[in-house]
Amino acid sequence: MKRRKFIRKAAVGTVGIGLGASMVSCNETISSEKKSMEALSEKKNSTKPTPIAICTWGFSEANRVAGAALKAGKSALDAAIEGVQVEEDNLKNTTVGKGGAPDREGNVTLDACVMSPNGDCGSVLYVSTITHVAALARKVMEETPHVILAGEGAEEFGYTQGFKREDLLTEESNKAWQEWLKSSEYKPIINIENHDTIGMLCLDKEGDIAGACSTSGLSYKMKGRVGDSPIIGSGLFVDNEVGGAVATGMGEEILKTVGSFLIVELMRNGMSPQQACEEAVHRIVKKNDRYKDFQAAYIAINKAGETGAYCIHEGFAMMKYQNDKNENIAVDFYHKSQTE
Ligand code: SD4
Repeated sequence: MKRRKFIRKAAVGTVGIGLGASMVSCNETISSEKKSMEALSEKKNSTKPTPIAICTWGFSEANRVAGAALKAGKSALDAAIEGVQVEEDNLKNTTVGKGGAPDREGNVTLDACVMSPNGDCGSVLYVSTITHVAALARKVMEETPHVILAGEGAEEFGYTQGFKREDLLTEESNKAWQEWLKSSEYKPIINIENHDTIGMLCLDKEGDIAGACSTSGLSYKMKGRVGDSPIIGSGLFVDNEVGGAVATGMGEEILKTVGSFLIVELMRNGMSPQQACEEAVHRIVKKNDRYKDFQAAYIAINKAGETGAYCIHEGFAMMKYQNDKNENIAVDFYHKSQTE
């Protein structure tokens, strides 16, 4: 018997035995998911949310710019990319865009991704000559048959799309790296410097959700290292029927739990954005007794315009723009006691 036929026959046999039981539980899951979706859409219709922009950390200007774009009627995707670009251009931000801290060998390499309301996404990794990597990720999404482009390929594609070639290592970042080289001690410090990725989620006037995430990754990382930020499902995930989530913090840990996808799926099954962010952080700390040494944080929004955020350690904040108000919201955290 040919291998494929054999596998199919064997599978039918096994399914036959367990079919009764699994059909029941499968139907139950579908109907509970359907109920959650109905509840969400009822909420959405009854509340009619005004445009909202949320982003990681205290990036108030970036969030204000995104909010203003939404207010002017721009789409969620346009607004999110305009917002993160503020930090990509900010030379003082050493974890996003130009001015980002380099890897151990002195190369600044940027990662970014975007996701649009129609479920499309684009991503670029290991980009060392272009500042606006979220916009470049959008071009990958819109102008190529692919989702991810990395390194030189992403850069060469970018030039064809009009992105200019730039040196991303600023004098200050170079100086800080030279200083770091004296000890060459690699130790990401919670909430300091190496944890300032910008992740942004926007809900526009049409009620559509899109997101963008942009970073230079961990300072003084190994050459070639890529974190969660450009990985769809880990650093960012949007399902326009449900909501969206973005992450910041220790990318290796966020990748292992596919945190942003997890949050959206938990919301699909009835959790609020806050509950879903808490559960995603719990998944990280449950499996990891080193959680006291690193930060991981999530923010999320659902179709009804409800938002949530949670992190492991104190010190993370979320910006929220709604109705002309741009607020810095301190975020609740898991590790309450240093003696735990
Ligand atoms: C990374 N998650 O590359 C990013 C780092 C980060 O704020 O969030 N910095 O792992």
